[in-house]
Amino acid sequence: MSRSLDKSSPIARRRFLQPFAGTALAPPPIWLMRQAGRYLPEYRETRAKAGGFLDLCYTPALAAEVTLQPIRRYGFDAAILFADILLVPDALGQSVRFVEGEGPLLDPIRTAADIARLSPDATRPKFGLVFETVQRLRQDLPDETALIGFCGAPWTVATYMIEGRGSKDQAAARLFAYRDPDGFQRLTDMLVEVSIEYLSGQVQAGADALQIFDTWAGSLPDDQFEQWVIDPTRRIVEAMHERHPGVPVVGFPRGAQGSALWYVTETGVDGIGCDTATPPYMMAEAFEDEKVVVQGNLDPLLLVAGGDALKARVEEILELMDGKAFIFNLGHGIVPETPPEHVADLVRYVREGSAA
Ligand code: 1CP
Repeated sequence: MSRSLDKSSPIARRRFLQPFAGTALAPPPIWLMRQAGRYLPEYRETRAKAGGFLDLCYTPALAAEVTLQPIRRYGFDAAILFADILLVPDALGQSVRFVEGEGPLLDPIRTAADIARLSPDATRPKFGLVFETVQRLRQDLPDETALIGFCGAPWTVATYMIEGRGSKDQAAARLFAYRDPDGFQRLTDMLVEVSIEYLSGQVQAGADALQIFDTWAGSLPDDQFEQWVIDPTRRIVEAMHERHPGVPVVGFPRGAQGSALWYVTETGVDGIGCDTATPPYMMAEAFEDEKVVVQGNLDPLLLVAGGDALKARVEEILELMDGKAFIFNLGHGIVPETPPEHVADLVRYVREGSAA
């Protein structure tokens, strides 16, 4: 992880980046997954103006606006590009709809012919709109705020492409991979190639760091985990390190549990996003030999509840991670029911430290 940084690097000005150079900060940098979103009234207002959710993602001025909203309110150390992991299948030509109250809906992939119809060469116009958002953001963000670009990991994106919607157990994708491993490999390879171009474009447009969201990494047994989570992620991370040395890549293999260390050593990620179920003592100890930045892992529902329990848990995490290369975050995304003032409390608790 520690690599020499050239003098023009933004690292000195952006605290979020410093743990990746091996510097443990007190207080740690903080940002929150889904920090832009429905819990903020100003987001709901901009989203209504945009029309649909995809219109919001593909309108650079509006996507940049909702990215900036939580930065204005809370002064997080990093902004995350406002987009969605399902823009990749959408840009590939698998039509994606977001239905109010239902989440995403896609025409499910059932056969090899459905995979063959996807078109990696056609992604550029839609990706170009996302890159334009990144460019605007790098101009409009405060200089000290890092900008995180992202994509979904091939496995997680494939689960939505095959199921056609969110699911509890990702059964359709898991069965597809068992019944037609060659077809699933072709889909995975396509997602690896397209994700590399997508992330690379985000870095060229101004992203300082990248995160790969593997929300459903926890649904696979070890052999499948190696093939569909580790291998594709390693290929993306290697390509990013080769093309963009010094740009850290954080992996978020949600639910990976005992396989998280394996994931870190095999994929070469610079940071590991820990989910809500990871015990803080593991965050503090399990990855120590890997020199990887640890990010996480407050329960998003504790942020809904707030109060003394929130403060006590924040103090516990800060204490256990004291002296480590650590970035404070949630263990999964903010939920819409979160009172915005609890987020302000959280930021204050983290910034004031356990002495608060
Ligand atoms: O109604 C609305 O306004 C849409 C809600 C919403 C938002 C705010 C969706 C639909 N996507 C997003 C933005 C988003 N999604 C961001 C950028 C904003 C930020 O973090 O501040 C990011 C990084 C994502 C990533 C994402 N989308 C993931 C991975 C992380 C995670 O939460 O596990 C996944 C799985 C998705 C798919 C998706 N998009 C939207 C929903 C409701 C879902 C989940 C579908 C499901 O399985 O139920």
